[in-house]
Amino acid sequence: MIAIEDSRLHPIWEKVSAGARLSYEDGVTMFRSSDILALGAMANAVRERLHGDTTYFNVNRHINPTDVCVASCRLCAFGKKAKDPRAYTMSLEQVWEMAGKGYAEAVTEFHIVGGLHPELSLYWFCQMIAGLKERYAGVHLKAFTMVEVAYLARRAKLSIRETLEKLKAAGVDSMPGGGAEVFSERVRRIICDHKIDGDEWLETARTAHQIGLKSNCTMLYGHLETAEDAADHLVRLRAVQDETHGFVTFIPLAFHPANTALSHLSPTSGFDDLKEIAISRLMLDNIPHIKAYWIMMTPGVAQIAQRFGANDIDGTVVEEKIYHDAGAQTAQHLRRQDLLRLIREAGREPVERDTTYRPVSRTESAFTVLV
Ligand code: V47
Repeated sequence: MIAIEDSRLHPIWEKVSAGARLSYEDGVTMFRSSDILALGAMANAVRERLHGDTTYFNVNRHINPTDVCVASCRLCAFGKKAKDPRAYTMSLEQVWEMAGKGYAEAVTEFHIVGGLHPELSLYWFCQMIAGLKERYAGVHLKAFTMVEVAYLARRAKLSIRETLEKLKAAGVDSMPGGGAEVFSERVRRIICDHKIDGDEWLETARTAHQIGLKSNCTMLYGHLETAEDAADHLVRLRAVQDETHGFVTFIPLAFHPANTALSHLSPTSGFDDLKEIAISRLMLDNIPHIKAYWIMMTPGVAQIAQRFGANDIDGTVVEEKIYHDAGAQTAQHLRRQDLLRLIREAGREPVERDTTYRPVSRTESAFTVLV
């Protein structure tokens, strides 16, 4: 039994209890509801059914080879024009060297994304990936959003499939979930009108899954989207997942307005963040994992999210740039022991995973050396 104040949620709870699929309309109802405790309790029931008390985390490092970007998305504070004196582009050697700094021995994943650079070719990125694989053979390379792949394909005059095949052959192991934003064309025209549209994002993901590259998926919320837009986004992700089973984790991403062309918008509240986590757990019945990305929602809210539907908290990260350029006040990395503490404080059982959710075992002595 759970306490439900908003009577519109009763039929939804009946479906959730029976393990039945929620509809688009159910999604809209939930996004319109303020009964956060009922949404959280329903999502927590699903989360515990799927994952018990486990909360996953990993020891990862973000690498952003360049912030030069031909798109000028209003949502983004990271991308810069090539002429901008603040813009940077690493050389291949710099990428390979920075990958090994700091946490290198402990890291199991490099999360690699960057701007749409007008001069770096598909060949350059394949070299970058091959060079990382050669130097860090045991590290999983989660690289390139669907948006970057579509841009590289266009510049190389190759199909999406051929481009993905080349990246995979170079050593890409899987793909992150960024760049999906929200699929509504109305909203995309305002927040990211230079990006591929929602159908292209989904088609690129479908193709990646077909050639054996798993990926994550995301939704950017807290800007101009309506309840209908948000429900539609989740239903469209779910439909692709029914076909491919290639999405591993969904990450709701809170819009950070500082230093963007949408800086007049208010940042999301903890209430919004927890609601997104809960509704995504309830709607995405075929996506195994829901991640509360601590960088984006703060470690404190990410902890509470572990009782509102999330079963993952992301990783150590090391040098996050995209959210920090957009005013995030969180740390740029956490140590492994901080993640263990955060998860245990939330009454959950921490399990270090690799990118494919296999448990990683470390001896305590190795761990003390590594952090
Ligand atoms: O694609 C950009 C978003 C994404 C802003 O796959 C912004 O495991 C908020 O995708 N405010 C990058 N969001 C982050 C991302 C991600 C993060 C953690 C884990 C994984 C994963 C993926 O951040 C971008 C865009 O959707 N973004 N600018 C901004 N101002």
